Amino acid sequence: MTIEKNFLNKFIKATEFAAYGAFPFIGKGDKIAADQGAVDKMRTELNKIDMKATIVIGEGEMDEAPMLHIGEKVGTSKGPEFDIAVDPLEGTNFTAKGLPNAFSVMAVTEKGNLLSAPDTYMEKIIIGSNLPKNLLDLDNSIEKNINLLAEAKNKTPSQINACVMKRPRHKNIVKILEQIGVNINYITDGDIAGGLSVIGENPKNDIYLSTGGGPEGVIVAAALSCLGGQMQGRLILNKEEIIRAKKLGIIDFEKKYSIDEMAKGDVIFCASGVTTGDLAKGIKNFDDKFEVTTLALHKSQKINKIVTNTYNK
Ligand code: VTB
Repeated sequence: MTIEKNFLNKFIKATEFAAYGAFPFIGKGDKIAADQGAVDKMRTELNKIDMKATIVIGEGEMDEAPMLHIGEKVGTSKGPEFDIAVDPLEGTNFTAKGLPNAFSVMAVTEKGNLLSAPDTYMEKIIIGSNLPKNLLDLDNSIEKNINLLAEAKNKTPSQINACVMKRPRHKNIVKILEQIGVNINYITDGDIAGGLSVIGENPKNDIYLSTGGGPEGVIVAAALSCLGGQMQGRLILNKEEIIRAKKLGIIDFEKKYSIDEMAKGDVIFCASGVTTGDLAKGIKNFDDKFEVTTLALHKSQKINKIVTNTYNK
């Protein structure tokens, strides 16, 4: 089964309007207001679509209205059943500070095909396509993973570029990468874009390795299932988070998830720029119109395109 082609434009519109909803808050220092601006517009657009959809990755796990929360039903209740992962504003800090790489993002599958991950951390390693299957493993040492990757890419470790999110928790990863001479490209936030920086003809990075958000992990897996590439993700759960994970149906708390175990079957992925970044240009604002750019993927249709639309205000 696949998602009908005509749904792509409808989901694009939902991230486009969410991005526009965050736009007034760029550089205003209020990340909560920026997020809310995006959430409100995304929900309005999703509720116009003829579908029976459930938010399985959202902002919060209970009825935390006004956020788009896990379990929330969206759509008109007529039409196909979908699971949706949303991050209405990926890069709330970037938006609040007026920095690049803020976007509004969403991934859609048929019902039952997205991992419902709690809002906890996830350890992630991501590499590009055209590499031997199951090349790396979260349980290998960093050094072993880098050596395997370097060998497969016919490079030396010092020719490997690694993307790491700058956080004290990554001190050990950084120490080892430095010891073996790997070039590190740091990001301050935004590990969906960081994860996707290993994809493409001439990618900026050979590997993404960091612990970021679980929801962002599932969303990046959905994009990778369309684009190719390999990923392993493992949720990091403390006692209280294990209880939350159980409620979402997770039974193996140490599981290393592959892309297919996070996003199965057909996938639609849309990311619309708020501020200009690696995935899409930011909103352009005119007196009576705005222009918004989206990276749009639809796996079964082999669609991978950048869409720019203009709307009257
Ligand atoms: C992570 C990452 C996101 O926020 O969730 C991060 O996946 C928060 O991490 O892409 P900390 O708790 O260490 O600050 C983002 O960078 C942006 O939402």
